[in-house]
This record gives sequence, C-alpha cells and structure tokens, in this order.
Amino acid sequence: MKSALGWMGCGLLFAGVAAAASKSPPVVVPAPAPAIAACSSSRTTAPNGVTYFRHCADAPEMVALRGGSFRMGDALGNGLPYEQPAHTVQIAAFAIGRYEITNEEWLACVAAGGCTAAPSAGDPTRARHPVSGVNWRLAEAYVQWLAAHTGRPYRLPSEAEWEYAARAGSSEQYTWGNLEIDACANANTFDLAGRRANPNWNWNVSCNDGYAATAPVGSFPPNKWGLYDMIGNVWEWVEDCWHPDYSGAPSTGAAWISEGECRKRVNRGGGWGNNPRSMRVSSRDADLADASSDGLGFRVALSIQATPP
Ligand SMILES: [Ca+2]
Repeated sequence: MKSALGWMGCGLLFAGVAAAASKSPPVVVPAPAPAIAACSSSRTTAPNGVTYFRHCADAPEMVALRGGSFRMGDALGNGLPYEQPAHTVQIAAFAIGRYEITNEEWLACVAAGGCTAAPSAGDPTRARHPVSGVNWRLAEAYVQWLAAHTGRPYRLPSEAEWEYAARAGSSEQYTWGNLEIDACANANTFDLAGRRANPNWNWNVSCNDGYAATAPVGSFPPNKWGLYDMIGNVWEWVEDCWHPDYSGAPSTGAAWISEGECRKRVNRGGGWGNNPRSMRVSSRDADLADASSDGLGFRVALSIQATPP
C-alpha cells in the first residue's frame, strides 16, 4: 500500500509539470523518493559456516532458520511447574537476530523518531552492549520502526520460536550442555565479578565470566545455530502473554496471546544478574508490559518464506 501510494504521488507530480511546461521554463523534476529507506542488504558467512544477513546497514544481523518440530518446556523432568507440560511444537521457517538488539541499533531508531531514549544507550563506550531498560511496548515500537524502515515483516519472536532457536536442536539444560559449572565460559550470568559489584546479592556463584553487568553482544560462544547470548546478558522480551504453565499451549510457533495474563509479557534467557541455575533453556519469566529493568532487553524475529531471503 505504501509503495503504491508513493508512485501515485509521483504520477500526479509529473502530470502537473507537463501541464505547466508550455508556459514555464523547464524544471528539473527530482527523482521520486523510494517508498522505503534506501537500504542495501548484505550477507556474510562466518567461519562457523552460518550465514548472517541484514536488510539495512543500521538493522540487526539475522539468521534464517528452517522449520522443524521440537519438545518445548521441561523436557528433562526436573524443571518448575511453569515449564510443564513439555509438549511438541511445529515451527515454520523464520529468522531471528544473531545478537540481542544493541544500544547503537536502538539509537538508529531514536534518530529516526521511532523510539524514545533508553537508559542504557547514552554511553558511546557501550554501543555494542545490549539495550536494556526498555519495556515491552518500547520493544514493540522498535520492531514496528524496523519493519517500516526495511519494508520487511520484523517482529518480536514468539516464545516457542525463541526456545526453538535457543535449543538449536538440543534437549539439554543449557545451550552449552547440562553442566552448570560451564556457565562462565558460555554466558554472562551472575558470577564472581557480579558478586564484587553487588556483595549483597545472595546467589551462589563459583566462577568468573568477567562481566559484572552487561557484556558486549557476542562475547561468548554461539549456540549450534550461530546465535549469541540466548542465555545470559539480558532477558529477552517475546510476544506472548503470560500463562502459568503450558496447558493448552499452541502446537505451532504462533505467539500465545489468547486467554492468558496479557498485561504481562514473557521474557526468556536470563540476564547478567541471575544465577545459572535459573537460566536453563526452559526457564521462563514475565513482567508487566510497561515495566523495565537494566537486565531486560530483546532480540527481533522476521517472518520469511521457507526459502531464506
Ligand atoms: Ca557476569
């Protein structure tokens, strides 16, 4: 619709110039403005064999995932009631961000008028840290701006898509395996560095990942599908309303936005202030949609056809 209106406007402009040409000096008619921002897409293949793409220089890098089925929730039988019952979900192809949305990516939206200032985004030395302190409604504003900016259907991931992407084909406790003691080599969680900065926090920690608060995105190894920081750094908003367990959950990757407590929205993955034990890949949390935290950010998803764009 936007594109069609743009060309209709240009047609009227040219018609007006032609009508005036016989009694006015020739004028230079500017080229019609593109319907969307002039963005150049790029694609790179990393040494790990994963191909990342982006639709504009200031848009986030994405990974296209094939669809498939997986067991969502407490697949190991040792989780919490809100992770149960484990259930099979069929996911269609979609794309998801390589990283959490960064402060510099957020500022591109602010500069374009699509987003408001975020508490984390004022320090240029933290440009590549994840944006945080943005509530769910602001995260929605960002994806709406990104969709308009790129002309592509960007959105927040559903909770099922998020877990499918985080697991990357695994049914283990964490994205790196089953061992909590490996957390500091694989994720930015609450650790000895965090304990020094926050001595009154009582989480039990035994290793040092080097970051007392957020870390630059991509500071730790990716999961098997090339996605970074699915566990740790910041919690990530998803589209779904909060439901206290998975009874009646969709069997597709659609966001679950019926019936539940929709003033609260789900967030996943844990953050820099959490003990690794609470950051299992099936762990869930939710906050009021207008609540924010310095441990809470997001990454984006993109609807695609079965063939990656
Ligand atoms: Ca840490």
